[in-house]
Amino acid sequence: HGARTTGRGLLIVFEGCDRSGKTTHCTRLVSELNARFTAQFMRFPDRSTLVGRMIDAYLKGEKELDDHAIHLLFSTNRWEKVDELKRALENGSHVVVDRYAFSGVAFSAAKDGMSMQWCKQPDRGLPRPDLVCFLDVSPDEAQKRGGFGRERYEKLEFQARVRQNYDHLMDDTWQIIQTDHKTMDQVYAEVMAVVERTMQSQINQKPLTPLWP
Ligand code: Z5A
Repeated sequence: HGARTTGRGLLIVFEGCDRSGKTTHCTRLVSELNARFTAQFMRFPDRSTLVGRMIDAYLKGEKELDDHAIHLLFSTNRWEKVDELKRALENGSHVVVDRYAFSGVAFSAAKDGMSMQWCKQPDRGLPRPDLVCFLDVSPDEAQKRGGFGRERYEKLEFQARVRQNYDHLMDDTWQIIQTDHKTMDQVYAEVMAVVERTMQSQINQKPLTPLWP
């Protein structure tokens, strides 16, 4: 009867290839959730930390790093935020995260000599999301959107390998939302529908579990 459900906040992650609209929809979701609950936004890489600044320099091509080393920095960047993330969830705030460990694996494992299995190890034990919204976009469509091609990984062939890797990471917490030929409002309506469904599942009454145990 309209009683507010208590329990921890939901951990909602957005994943997808370049230009799929993650940031746009995360930001809107956080502001709309905040009208009814408490919600906060996190993003990875978080370029504001010391580790994040190294990642930023790498992505901009200002710094070269071994593939394993950069992979571990991306993971460290999540672990340095894990207390803040857990605390928010335990205080009942929903947390909407723009990219997470799945990006870590999908991007690093798209490089020669980097296996999916090796790439998963450092992120094992992070909180497992309640929902992963995967925003899908075709390479053609992505190229038409703003800002494509500035950073290190923003190349068509590489993005195609990333997209394939994502297929291997999907499980029952993932919802794939196709964004080609849809307006941002149409995509957002689909995002909201899966978020509402996750809320109704009462999964936030259950404790968080570890990712890739
Ligand atoms: N990376 C990694 O290797 N390992 C890791 O562990 C992590 C990340 C966490 C930087 O990520 C890079 O780091 C990234 C993965 C790697 N490399 N790549 N590619 P980032 O998250 O900091 O930055 P980003 O990946 O460059 O953001 P993005 O993916 O490019 O953008 P987005 O957030 O998905 O999209 P957007 O900014 O919301 O929208 C892009 C544009 O498209 C914008 O102009 C929108 O107005 C437009 N748009 C969005 N939706 C639509 C629709 N439906 N129609 C028309 N136009 C649209």
